Amino acid sequence: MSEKSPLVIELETLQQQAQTELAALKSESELQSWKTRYLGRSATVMQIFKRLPEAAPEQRAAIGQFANQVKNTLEAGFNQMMETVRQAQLQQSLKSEQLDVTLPGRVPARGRLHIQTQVLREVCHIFNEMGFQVFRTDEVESDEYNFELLNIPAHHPSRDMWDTFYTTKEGVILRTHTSPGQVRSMRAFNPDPIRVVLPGMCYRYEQMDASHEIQFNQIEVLVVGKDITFANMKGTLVEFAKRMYGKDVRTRIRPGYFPFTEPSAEMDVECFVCGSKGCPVCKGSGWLEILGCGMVHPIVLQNGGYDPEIYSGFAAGMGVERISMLRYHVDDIRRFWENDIRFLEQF
Ligand code: FA5
Repeated sequence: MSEKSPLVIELETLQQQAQTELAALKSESELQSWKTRYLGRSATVMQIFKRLPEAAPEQRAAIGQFANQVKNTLEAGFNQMMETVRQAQLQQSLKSEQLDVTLPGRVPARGRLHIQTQVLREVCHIFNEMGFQVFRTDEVESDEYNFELLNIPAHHPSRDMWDTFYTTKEGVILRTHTSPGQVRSMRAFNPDPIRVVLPGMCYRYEQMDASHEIQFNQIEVLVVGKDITFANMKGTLVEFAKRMYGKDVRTRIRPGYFPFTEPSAEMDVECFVCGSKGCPVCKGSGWLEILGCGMVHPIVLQNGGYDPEIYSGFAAGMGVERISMLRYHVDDIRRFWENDIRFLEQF
């Protein structure tokens, strides 16, 4: 370069000024604002490239190179200074934070089973003791098992009893109850007698309230054999309620309707909240429904491969959250799946 370009002089002055300022900085935030000022997008060194036409054509390449060199020098200076400031801060905090090795250690928080898993296991355990085994089936079900094979053909008005979550795949739904496990277990055990419980999550497109959720656990009970009677069913379910809630619990069985059982019934337990006087949880009735039940319909037995002339059976389906509500005096079913740790930690 024969004569120094004004752009070069500008860059030299800038570099000197920036380096003097940098050397005096003491904190990370000061360094960051320095970086914005001297290396940010609108900083002089960055703008120089746009201003190259101000210089004589033969000087432009050299000025560009020099601008790059200034930029790299400033960046390196910044990185080095940042490291120095961080080290100084670390030394400072090590000096001020003394470690007291005599303090007791902090106990790490321990996870636990969700209350519904605990109750689900307890119910299964009670039935295990009564001679039942656990049989699991899928939460994603076919319309055929959830409805058709349970004597609920398409367009039958009783489908209204189960508000269903459909999937985009034709004929595939989220199970609305554990009853599809009835035909699945019959087909698995055929021709042996059956005594199973089928636990798991069910889904319904429901209006949520104090006693209705859109996802909840059910446990299905199924017994198939020769000479199984309604009295066997009543005895089993009342015995279960006594083992679950204590021997003095009051229960009642009243007529009900399910397309897959005949006759059908529902079992209630007295409402814990109001002591059977009537409240929003029991909708003023004094009783809380915990399960539906009945003698397995001959068509369902047939669909499972059992001859209804020879075999009979009973089935029941109970809501596990309702059981927990009664047990632990929880007045709103929505608490269970809100994931509020303060609520869950109580169990
Ligand atoms: C059924 O789902 C039948 N599959 C039960 C059954 C099985 C009948 C075998 C006969 C033979 P229901 O829709 O009533 O029936 O539900 C059974 C239980 O699940 C209810 O008693 C209740 O405890 C629980 N339940 C039903 N809907 C909900 C909901 N939205 N939220 C929480 N629990 C529910």
